Amino acid sequence: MKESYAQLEEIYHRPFFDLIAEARRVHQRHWPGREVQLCTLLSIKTGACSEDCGYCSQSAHHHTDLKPQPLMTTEEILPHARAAKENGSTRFCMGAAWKGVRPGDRRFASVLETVREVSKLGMEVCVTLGQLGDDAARQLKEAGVTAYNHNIDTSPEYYPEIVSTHTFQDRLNTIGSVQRAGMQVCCGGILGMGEAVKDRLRMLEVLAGFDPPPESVPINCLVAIEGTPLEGAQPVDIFELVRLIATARLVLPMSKIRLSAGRTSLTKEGQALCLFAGANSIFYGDKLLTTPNPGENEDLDLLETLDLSPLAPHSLAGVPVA
Ligand code: SAM
Ligand code: DTB
Ligand code: SF4
Repeated sequence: MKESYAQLEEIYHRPFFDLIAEARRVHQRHWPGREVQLCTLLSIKTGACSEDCGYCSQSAHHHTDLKPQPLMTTEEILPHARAAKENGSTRFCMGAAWKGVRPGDRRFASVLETVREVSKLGMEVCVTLGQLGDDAARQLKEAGVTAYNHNIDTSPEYYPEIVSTHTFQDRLNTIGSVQRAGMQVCCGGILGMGEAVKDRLRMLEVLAGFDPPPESVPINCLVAIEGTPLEGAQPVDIFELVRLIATARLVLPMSKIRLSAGRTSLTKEGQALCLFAGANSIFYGDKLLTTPNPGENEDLDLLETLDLSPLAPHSLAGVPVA
């Protein structure tokens, strides 16, 4: 759906209960079950990134405690993927702290090999490797990638405040290559970087304008990392997060909305509101890429308490009803 900015503002500022009730109604129409997709992340190349994204623990421009790690081999990665599957994840997402990839690079060849092996396990395979062109995107698709994660992170206007080593347009160009290669697009952003509500809504406006709309939309709350320019950022207000998720559900009814980074700072009740208002996926496992995530038992308990269940592999419940 292509909403104008004015429509997004109108939706976001509705009386809170009207907003979440409407988001719930739309959610149930397109996602009639009670399933939540569990996705497991693995950082396959950590730190020493040339980019200066102000939120990121992995940028070489910041002075964080993170220890850089070279690209993991396929043999090192596979046990993590198998464990993710055994624990109930239906999507395995591998992240590399790279500016981007070049088709001829031997490290990229190694990632392609890893993708071929992981895709045999029968989970959705997602990768996030930075910037891509058409050739690299096509190779990833051929190797078996389901979805490529590349977030726009905030509004076009605020983006230069957060990153100076690449542009918002660079992000859109990569997303164009992903779409042309026929991979699904996983694209969302971060709340809590000092942006205004207007920036969050502009971000949703851009996402809702994608054709086709993104298959999944991760909504991250900033995990403020010591040594980054955003180390002192204030936590996101839970009701602002719920409003944004509800608005996202209304303008992106067929996208999976992933309640992503920052859940260790949310209460169970806060997360329940997010799931009520339209979130239908979480990252599962006690580590995101470099930062902590709630424990698996804690998450399964929460789902059970809310009478929700993990999405089963290849379930039709993972596909939205038109
Ligand atoms: N290098 C690739 C890229 O920039 O797309 C992939 C990895 S990057 C870590 C993936 C996404 O994680 C970012 O776009 C951002 O949305 C999210 N992220 C990274 N650090 C974060 C943090 N400290 N808090 C919340 N989200 C974060
Ligand atoms: C996304 O939007 N969030 C995930 C996934 N895509 C790759 C990553 C969150 C990272 C949080 C910070 C960290 O653990 O380093
Ligand atoms: Fe590098 Fe990605 Fe972190 Fe930016 S978000 S510093 S590109 S790993």
